[in-house]
Amino acid sequence: MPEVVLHDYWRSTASWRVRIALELAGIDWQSRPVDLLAGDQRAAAHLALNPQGLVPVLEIDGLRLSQSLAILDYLEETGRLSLRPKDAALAARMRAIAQAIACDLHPVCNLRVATHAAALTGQEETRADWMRHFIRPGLEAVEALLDENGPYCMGAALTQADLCLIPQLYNAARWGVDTGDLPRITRVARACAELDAFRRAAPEAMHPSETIRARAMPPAAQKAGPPMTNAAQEPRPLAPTTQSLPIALIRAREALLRELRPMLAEAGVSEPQWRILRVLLEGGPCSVQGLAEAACLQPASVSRILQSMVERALVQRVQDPENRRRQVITVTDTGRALVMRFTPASHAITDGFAERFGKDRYQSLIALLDAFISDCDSSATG
Ligand SMILES: N[C@@H](CCC(=O)N[C@@H](CS)C(=O)NCC(=O)O)C(=O)O
Repeated sequence: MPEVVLHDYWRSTASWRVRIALELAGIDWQSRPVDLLAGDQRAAAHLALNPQGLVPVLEIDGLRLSQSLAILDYLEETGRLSLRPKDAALAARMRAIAQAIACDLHPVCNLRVATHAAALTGQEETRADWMRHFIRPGLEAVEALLDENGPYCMGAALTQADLCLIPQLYNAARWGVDTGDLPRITRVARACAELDAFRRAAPEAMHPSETIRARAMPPAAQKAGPPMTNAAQEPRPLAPTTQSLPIALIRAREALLRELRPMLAEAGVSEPQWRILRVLLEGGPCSVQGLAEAACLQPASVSRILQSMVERALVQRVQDPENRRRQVITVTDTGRALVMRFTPASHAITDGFAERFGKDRYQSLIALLDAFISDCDSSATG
C-alpha cells in the first residue's frame, strides 16, 4: 500500500499538476478521489484535510500538504524532482508563467466561481461564456511568455510551468477555446504529450471508471501507462454501466416515477397523458406534431393517447384560428380541473425530491441537464 496519498479529482487541473509531478518523481502514490460535483470538498471530512475545501491535498512524509505549487516546491526541495531552473532570473521567469496560470487564470475559472456566476444570471450557459471570456486572453498572454525555441515552456528542460500549462489546455479544450493558432503553446502540448508521466496523470487515465480498472491491474501493468486505443489492440472496454449517462438517466427516471405513479393512478391518467395535459396548460393550444415534440412522445402514439383523452373529455380538437384547415389540441375544463386537483400532490412529491437531494443540487441538476440537451441539439444541427 503506497504511503503517499493524493486527495484529488480526475478533472481538477490543480490536482493534475501534482499527479504529473508524482509520476515524474517515480513516487508510488494512491488517489483518493474527492467528488467535486457532488460537493464532497465541502464535507467535514475534506475540510479537516484542507480548510479551503479545495483539491489537491497530498499526504506525504507524515505531512498533509495543500496548494499545488507549494507541493511542487516541496517535492523539489526534498530532492525528488528537478523542475526549477537554478538560475534566479530563469526561475523568476518560470514562476511568472506558472503563476499566470495557477494564480491568475485558474482561480477565476474554478468550479465555485463559475457556479456562482451562473447562479447570479440564473442561466447555466453563463458558465461556458465565463470560462471562454477568461481562458483565451489568459492563454494568449502565456503564449507571449514562452521560450521561442522550446520545446517546453522554458526551452529544452521541462519545468513546473509545463505542469501548469498542460492541464490548463485540457480545460480550454473542454470549454471550446481553440489554442491551435498559438504556436508556442501548441508546441509545448505536443512535446508533453510524448511524456508518459503526463499521460498517466491525465483525466482520461484518472476518470472514476478508469481508476476502477487501473486498480484491478497488477502494479506493473499500471506503471506501463494508461491503456491506449490502438487498432492492433483490443478496443478500450466499455465503462461500467454505473458510469453510463443513458443508463443513469433511465434509472433516475424510474426513481422519479416510482414516487409519481401512485398520484397518477389516483388521478386516473397515465404518465404520458399527465405530460400532455401539463404541456397544453403551459403553452396553450398545440398541433399534434408540436405536442409530440414538447411531451417527448412518438407522433403515432400521441394520436392514440389523444384519442382516449378526447373520449374522456380531458382535451378536445378545435380548429386552428390561424389556419382553418388545421386542427389543434386544447385542454378542456375537465382536464384543467384534474390538473388543478392534483397540483398540491405533485408539488409535495417534487419538493420532497428537492428537500432530500438538496434544493441547490436539484436546481443545478436540472440546469445541467438543460445545458446538456442544448449542447447535444446544437451539435446535432451544426
Ligand atoms: N491554488 C490551489 C487551487 C486549488 C483549486 O482551486 N482546486 C479546485 C479544482 S482544480 C477545487 O478544488 N475546486 C473546488 C471548488 O471550487 O469547489 C492549488 O493550486 O492547489
